[in-house]
Amino acid sequence: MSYSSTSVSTSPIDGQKPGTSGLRKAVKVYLQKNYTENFVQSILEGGLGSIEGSTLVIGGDGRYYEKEAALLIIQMCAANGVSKVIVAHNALMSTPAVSCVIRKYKTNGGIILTASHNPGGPDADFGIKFNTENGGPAPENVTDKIFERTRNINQYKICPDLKVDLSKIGQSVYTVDGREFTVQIIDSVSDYVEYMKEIFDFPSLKNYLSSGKQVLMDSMNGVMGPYVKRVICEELGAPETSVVNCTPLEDFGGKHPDPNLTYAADLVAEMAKGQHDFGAAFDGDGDRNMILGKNAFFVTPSDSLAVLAHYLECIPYFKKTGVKGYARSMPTSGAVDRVAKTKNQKCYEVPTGWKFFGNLMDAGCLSLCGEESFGTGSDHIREKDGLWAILAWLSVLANQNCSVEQCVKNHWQTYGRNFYTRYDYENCETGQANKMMDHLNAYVGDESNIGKEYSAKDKTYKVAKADNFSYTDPVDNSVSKNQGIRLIFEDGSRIIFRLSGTGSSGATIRMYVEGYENDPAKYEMDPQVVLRPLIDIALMVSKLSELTGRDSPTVIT
Ligand code: G16
Repeated sequence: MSYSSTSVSTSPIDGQKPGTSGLRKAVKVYLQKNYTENFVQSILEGGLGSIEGSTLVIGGDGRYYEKEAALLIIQMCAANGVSKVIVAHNALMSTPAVSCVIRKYKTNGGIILTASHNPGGPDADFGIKFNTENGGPAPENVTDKIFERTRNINQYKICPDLKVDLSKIGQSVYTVDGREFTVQIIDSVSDYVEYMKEIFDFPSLKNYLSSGKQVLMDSMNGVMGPYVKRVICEELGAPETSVVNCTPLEDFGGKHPDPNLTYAADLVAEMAKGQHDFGAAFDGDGDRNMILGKNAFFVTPSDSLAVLAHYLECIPYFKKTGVKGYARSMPTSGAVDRVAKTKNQKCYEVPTGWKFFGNLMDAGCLSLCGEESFGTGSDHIREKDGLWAILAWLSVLANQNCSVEQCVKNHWQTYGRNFYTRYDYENCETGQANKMMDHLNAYVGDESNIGKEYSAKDKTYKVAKADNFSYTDPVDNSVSKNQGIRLIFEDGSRIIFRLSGTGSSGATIRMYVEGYENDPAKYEMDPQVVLRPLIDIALMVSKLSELTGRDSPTVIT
């Protein structure tokens, strides 16, 4: 079939600067005239070295407006001279699977339609993210180029008559403006599952699960349902009752698809009954994970990373590749640093955002990395990977033949415990949140604060360092400034403040608090009790309540 494209006049729309991971806005914003078209045209022009002859992957988390956006992107790719698009069946593909497919088929990148852990539906959020040919989120120099295009755009190209049926797997070749344009619709799950089977020892995981272990996985009505069913039930033989909320829904069934103790409360309650040995939840697009043990024993993402770092070589992939190093985002606790030190490995500290790990992986500097925001992954792809993390944990448990709780407690016995908590203050008034950050910036800019002592309860902490974190990428020397306020005390305890980069409206303040203990008598204490003095100091120094009017956080992890 032959088609022709047309150019449509448009003008720049304010506020299309990608955040921590893509452009996340309310669906209503995306539905404004030319909003999606402008951003997609800017991705094609700013994200790809050369559009002509390129191949792109398209997939998303199934949220409201995702399918329409996928069809629109196909029409725009056709008009702009892209040679081929590889599209997920029904446009449904998890973020890690898109990364896997970009790498497997050596494409020029991909467009992921997701607002990740943000709620979905007509009154909630949508998002578009561009990943580059290494399979990872576009780095800042690329997102800057995309943003620049959004500020100068005056037309977009589209082939409006090209209608593709996303429900039919297979390949179709069209002629658009005399050029060939191929649309290949692929199974959403197969490539990813095949890869997992190369990375992990599936027969041994199957044995482990068949030895009476009960697992419970919550896909939160996001994209992960089909992956979890295929891997956990079909491949590893767990009963169907082991997986819940497995049908991807446009509004996630009204859930907030963020796997933490607050938003995955149903899973926590079920695990608390003590009938399951292992529990896990995923976010909307499947890159985040939460790990729970029997009786809802919670593994902090920072501890999860450290435990996996300790046992990494029990996973066949790492037996083959060797362990090349570790990394964590700056606010993530230093538990993994202790493992790195013992194992004589390098541990990198990067700003928040998975995109910062990509260069290190491409340069062969790191095998395993993670973030406190429930992200764990390795250099097998260039996105964090929820199901990979679950399979990695099951591999460790099978290898050690112990419970989740025992495994974490053994870890504390070996390394001491990095107590950790994060307070989220969601939907703050932007002006007030900025005022608080200005206040903190002034604080860290004032050298006389170094050496100051703060006391709360029976503890006293002395400020050793105070700054706004700045990162120089060791591979390309690019510099990323203002990545979070840090107060580091003489005993290594830390208080960190930053504004979320993934919200779609208002401001979310994140306050991270970390303190280390190596007295075994304290290992089992409640982090909220152990960290109380530091939390009080953080609230006092930041003037959070005074400047924002907020007395308590909306989420505590
Ligand atoms: C995204 C990034 C993560 C990052 C997180 C931080 O997560 O992919 O690498 O840690 O944002 O979020 P915030 O800026 O809100 O603290 P996701 O799962 O939303 O893609």
